[in-house]
Amino acid sequence: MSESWNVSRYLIRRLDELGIRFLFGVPGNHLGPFLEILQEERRAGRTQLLWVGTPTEIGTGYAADGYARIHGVGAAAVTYGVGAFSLLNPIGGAYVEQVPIVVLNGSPTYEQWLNLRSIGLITSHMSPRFESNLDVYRQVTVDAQVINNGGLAPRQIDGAFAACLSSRRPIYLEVTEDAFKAACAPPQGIIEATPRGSNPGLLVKAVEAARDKIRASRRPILWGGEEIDRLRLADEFQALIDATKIAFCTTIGAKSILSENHPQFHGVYNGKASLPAVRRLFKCVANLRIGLGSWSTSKNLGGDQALGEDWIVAAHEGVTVGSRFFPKIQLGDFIRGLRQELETTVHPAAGEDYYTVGEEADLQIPESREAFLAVLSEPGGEVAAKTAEAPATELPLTYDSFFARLNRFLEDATQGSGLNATNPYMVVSDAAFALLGSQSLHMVERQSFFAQNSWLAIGYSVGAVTGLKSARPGKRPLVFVGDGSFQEICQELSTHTRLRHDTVVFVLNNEDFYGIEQMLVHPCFYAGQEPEAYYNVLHHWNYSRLAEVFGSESTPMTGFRVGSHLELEEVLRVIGDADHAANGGPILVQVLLGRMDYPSAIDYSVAENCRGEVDDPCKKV
Ligand SMILES: Cc1ncc(C[n+]2csc(CCOP(=O)(O)OP(=O)(O)O)c2C)c(N)n1
Repeated sequence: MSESWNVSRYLIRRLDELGIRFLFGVPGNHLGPFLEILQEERRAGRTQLLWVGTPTEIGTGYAADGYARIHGVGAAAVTYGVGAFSLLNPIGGAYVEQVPIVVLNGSPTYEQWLNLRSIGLITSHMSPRFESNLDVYRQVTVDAQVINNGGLAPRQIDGAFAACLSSRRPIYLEVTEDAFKAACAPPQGIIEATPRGSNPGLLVKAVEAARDKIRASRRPILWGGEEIDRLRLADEFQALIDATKIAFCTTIGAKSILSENHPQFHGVYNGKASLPAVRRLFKCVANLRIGLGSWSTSKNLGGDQALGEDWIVAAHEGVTVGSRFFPKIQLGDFIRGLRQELETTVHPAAGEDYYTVGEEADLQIPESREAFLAVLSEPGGEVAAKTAEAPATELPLTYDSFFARLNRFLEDATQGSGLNATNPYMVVSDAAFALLGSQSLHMVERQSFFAQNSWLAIGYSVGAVTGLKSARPGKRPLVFVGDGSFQEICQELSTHTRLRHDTVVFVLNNEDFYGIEQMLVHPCFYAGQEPEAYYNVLHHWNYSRLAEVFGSESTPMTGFRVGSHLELEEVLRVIGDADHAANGGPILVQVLLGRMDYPSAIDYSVAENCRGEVDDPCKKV
């Protein structure tokens, strides 16, 4: 048996070689032969790949995505048509966010395809459109193959896997039910990434242009972005900062690419949605902004732009220096080139005091690094710091006071200091107010904050955390998700419970309301000037009671409902108590918030649209 290879064994071996331990999916008869062979392989001790069935394909996709964000690559398996089309949204997100996933789609037998072609006979899940699944997946993958011939399968599989690793995006393998058992040649060699290189001449020119601009500026600031994480360039990024002492912010999508204890860290820059001091430092004190791997998405720029002579941006395999563009430049090459150019000369920024400059210019910049850090550690900004001073009271929770308290909870759990600090938790944030509220949580460890910040499918967090926790079992996930987002994905609590994960899901229940949608379309509701839009009102759920639905005696799950700081204190005490029975499984916390409440990060929208305030961040005070 060990010498007889078939397509399924081949696939399993290739997944094993990538160190993938979890295959998330929803079965269907077309996938059956593959899952049978997977079981045989496990029984024979030839693979450790574990099938994790999820209630929904959306959950499958997000779990594979979460797993890949930590492990480097993930895998998902579904059945033709009905399953594959449901999986499309998460894979679309993974394509956009550069997360490599192997998608396996079990399709009808080759004979059934011949019947369709000859007499138009469609069987379960087939569409009269011959290549419907293949066509849609071509839009969201870097390679899409139909495998119906064992003789050709090894080359198709190896080529697709190489594309997945090289382009760091999803691939699609549609395998006919009969081909799963078809004999094939054994695997040859190991599949490796073959990344594209830079254009050497343009690389030199881009680095020189950037170097000259940086040298001419007295106070540059770096803006670390998503690609630093996706291309695993955190060490290179930190080496550049350590060599030049240039201050840095990150995008919200790249939050925690480096420890936020790094001495040069100056917060998450998110345009108008930044903490005011961060925005003033980034836009007004700094006079040159350098985006490295940063995506110029609306959620990263909160109403601002990343263009102009005072910007350098390296992303999507190209570099823009002011109005000059240099294509075909790999981010890693550019960062290394910059470091070489800048470390040989003492950079002006090394001796520059951003705080003094800010103060002299009356820009309300905290007067010292210490004071700046104090501001950074208050998620709701300066205002929330005041409202959260005495949390153990009957005061109702607000977005700002909730996140300020959670920030302290995280800080209390931190061990060690500086770049060596560790924390037992990781954070997973969903879109909308949850993301804005959590953007300034102080994350001391690298890669400890996760969000699907560009594609922004609501519900992502609750599905993705399954994969994140599977990839990093030693950390306890804290998930922040709005009530509307949660309603998209609540079944996936079932997978948390089944796997006995200790995930804590905070459902931010602003009276069953799509708050951010209201804010984007009719913000003046929040100034009491107009009614809520009917389509933003959700049906009410007893969220905390879902623990009874998904938990059981052997797989416990606990639900809480908190409306005041006093109640939140009690729940945080339970979460922090390792001996408490509730920590033997997932916890759901229904956090009661007011419908009119919102994180102060987005107050700029109400200020500009409803209070008639003019945005002028560099105004002297
Ligand atoms: C899958 C998906 N469907 C629809 C949307 C559009 N959308 C963006 S935010 C949002 C509302 C989120 O509501 P909720 O989770 O209650 O959070 P809140 O806005 O109240 O913070 C919707 C419907 C989306 N981003 N993703």
